[in-house]
This record gives sequence, C-alpha cells and structure tokens, in this order.
Amino acid sequence: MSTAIITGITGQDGSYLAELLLKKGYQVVGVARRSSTVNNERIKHILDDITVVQGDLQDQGSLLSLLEEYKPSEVYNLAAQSFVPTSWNQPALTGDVTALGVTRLLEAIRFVNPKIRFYQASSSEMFGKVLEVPQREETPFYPRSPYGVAKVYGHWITVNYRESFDMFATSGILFNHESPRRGLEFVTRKISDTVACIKLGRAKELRLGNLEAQRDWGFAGDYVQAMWLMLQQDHPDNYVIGTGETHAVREFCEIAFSHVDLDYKKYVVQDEKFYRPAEVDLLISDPTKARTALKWEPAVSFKELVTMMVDSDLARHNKE
Ligand code: NAP
Ligand code: G4F
Repeated sequence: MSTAIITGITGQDGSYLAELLLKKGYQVVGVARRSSTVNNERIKHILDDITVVQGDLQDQGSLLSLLEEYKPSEVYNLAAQSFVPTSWNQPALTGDVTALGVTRLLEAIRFVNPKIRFYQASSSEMFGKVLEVPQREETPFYPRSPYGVAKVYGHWITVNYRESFDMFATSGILFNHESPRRGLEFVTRKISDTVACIKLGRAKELRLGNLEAQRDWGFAGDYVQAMWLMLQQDHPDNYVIGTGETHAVREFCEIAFSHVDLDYKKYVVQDEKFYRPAEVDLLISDPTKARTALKWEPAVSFKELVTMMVDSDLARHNKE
C-alpha cells in the first residue's frame, strides 16, 4: 500500500484529494496545524480512514519527523495562507508559510528520501496582470498580491529542487476551483451562501467588491484528479489546470440568483471595502498540455458548479 502525505488536509482541496487517494487504495496521512478548536469539518466523514498528524509549514522539525515516521511515496503540499486579501494584512506570515514553507518541505524530503514524489499547489494568481491571454505553462508571471508573489517563489523553488537535486518535484498551476466546501470568504461561496440566506429570508443583501473581475472557475473535485495524475507521470513537470473558460463575478451572481428565481440586481450592493489594492482582472487558462499529456478534462460545467453550490447551501441552511 502506498502512503501519501497531504499538507492542508483540513482545507477544501485536502478533503477532496484525501477522498480520491482513499478510493485508489492509498494510506492517507493528513497534516494539520495545532489549533485551540478542532477544525475537521471538511474531513469528519473520512476521519476513521485517514491518519491526521500535527505539523506546520513554519516548523522544519515537524516536517522532518513526519516524513521519517510515515515514509510516504508521495507528498502533496496543499497548505498555504490562501486568501488573497489577507496577504496584504499579513504579508510576512504569507511569505513564511506560502513561500518559505515550500522550501522547508522540499528540504525535509531531500534529507529523508529524495525519491519521494512532490506536488506543489501553485496558482493562476502568479499570472496576475496577465502578460498573455490565455495563460499557459510558458506565460511569464506578474503577481499582484503578496500571496501571488509567495506562490511564484513556491513555484520556482520547486523547479529549482527538480533541477538541482533531480527530485520528482512537480508544480500544478491551478486556476480557481470551487465547491460546496469552499471557505465562506471566497467570492463564489460568499455568493452561494448569501443567495441561500436571502431566499430563506435570513439576509437582505449581498455586499461585494469588483463585479467585473473574471476568473476561470472549475470544480475542486475535478482538480484533485489532475494533482494525482501529475505525480503518476514518468517525469516531473509544470502543468496549467483550468477549464479554458472565463466568467465575471457578475455572471456568477446572475446564475446563482436566477437559480432560486431572484434577480441579482435587486440584492447585490457594491462596497469599496471588498476592492483590492491591486486586482487580477482576467484569468483564463490554456489547459492544452493537461488535456494531451495527462488526459485530464474537467467534468463539471460553470453553470453546474454555481447551481451545485447554491443547492448545497440551501440544503444546509434548511437543515439548520
Ligand atoms: P484552503 O481551503 O484555504 O486550505 C488551506 C490549508 O492550509 C488549510 O488546511 C490550512 O489549515 C492549511 N494551513 C495554513 N497554514 C498552515 C501552516 N502554517 N501549516 C500547515 N497547514 C497550514 O485552500 P484550498 O482552496 O484547499 O487550496 C489548497 C492549495 O491550493 C493552497 O495552497 C492554495 O493556495 C492553492 N490553490 C488553490 C486554488 C483554489 O482555487 N482553491 C487555486 C490555485 C492554488 P487550517 O484549516 O488550520 O486553516
Ligand atoms: O474568490 P476570490 O477571493 O479568489 P482569488 O482572489 O481569485 O483567489 C483564489 O483563487 C486563486 C487561484 O487563482 C488561489 F490561488 C487563491 O488561493 C484563492 O483560492 O476572488 C475572486 C475575485 C477577485 O477578483 C475579487 O476581487 O472576486 C472578486 N470579488 C468581488 N467581490 C470578491 C468580492 N472576492 C471576495 N473574496 N469577496 C468579495 O466580496
């Protein structure tokens, strides 16, 4: 039985990846940082099937110990300070976790067993003020937030360890992917959750920032398949993963509200508070390499994603 370690097991992607690897017969070890309250909401249904261990990307020793103890063949580094607005308020912490944390994990792998296959969760935020449309593996980076800058470091240190030490270090440059498990502060989940509240008479309006920002949004369940496929290849590489479609935040609102027979124009209020100091206006992927080399295709369409998220939040609120 192969063992896989997932950092960021308590996050959106960690939970979907753990489910996928369990189905494939892996022993799954998830790394979670210590907190004063348990944070297992997304993985509570699989807790009996996985091992959760304490570890932190800010602590080199914890990473070394868990590699020594569990002897994984694959490590998926999904942990990060991943919310872009927070990266302006906590830029040093974002750099320490999201950038330097990658080096700490790569160093631990190099010391314990350099044959371990490593996946780094890189981001389309690295393209930022895009220098090419659509964005592919060779598109130069122009990050627009401390988060984006940290992810560029994480990407290049991954490439550097691949080239310096011949390690199987792969970087997946993933465009936005969402799900009913998305954190409530990200725009898609903020919309789906508030739409459900408005429909049930528990909220009156939805306050948002830039409605014209465009993102290439896919379903997280599809994207974790791509992560696994990347580590099954003969050689480590960089891959862009996305749908190849882009949609504005406004369009997400339109579909989400109309799904419950409401007109978004009556409820959405634009609020300066949610604008960013520097914005990423347009993200759209060219996933040709993933389609040809990995034979990966997203299964869930944009409209299916929006309605799935609204339905899930409606069901949750109804239950409560
Ligand atoms: P998420 O839901 O925010 O999960 C992030 C995870 O990282 C959480 O489990 C969090 O733990 C953990 N974490 C934070 N700081 C840590 C630390 N110092 N040590 C150990 N763990 C720590 O993010 P996600 O959406 O699943 O994304 C997974 C990864 O993909 C992230 O690296 C993100 O930057 C990247 N990414 C995401 C997208 C996307 O659209 N979702 C696109 C491209 C790249 P707590 O639960 O304790 O906070
Ligand atoms: O949902 P968001 O906060 O996601 P963002 O900034 O694109 O970052 C996410 O995707 C990245 C991949 O490209 C990941 F690397 C990163 O970790 C994270 O998962 O914002 C999406 C867009 C932005 O342009 C933002 O300005 O929505 C716009 N927006 C408009 N109103 C809003 C709001 N975003 C948030 N969070 N809240 C609003 O009220």
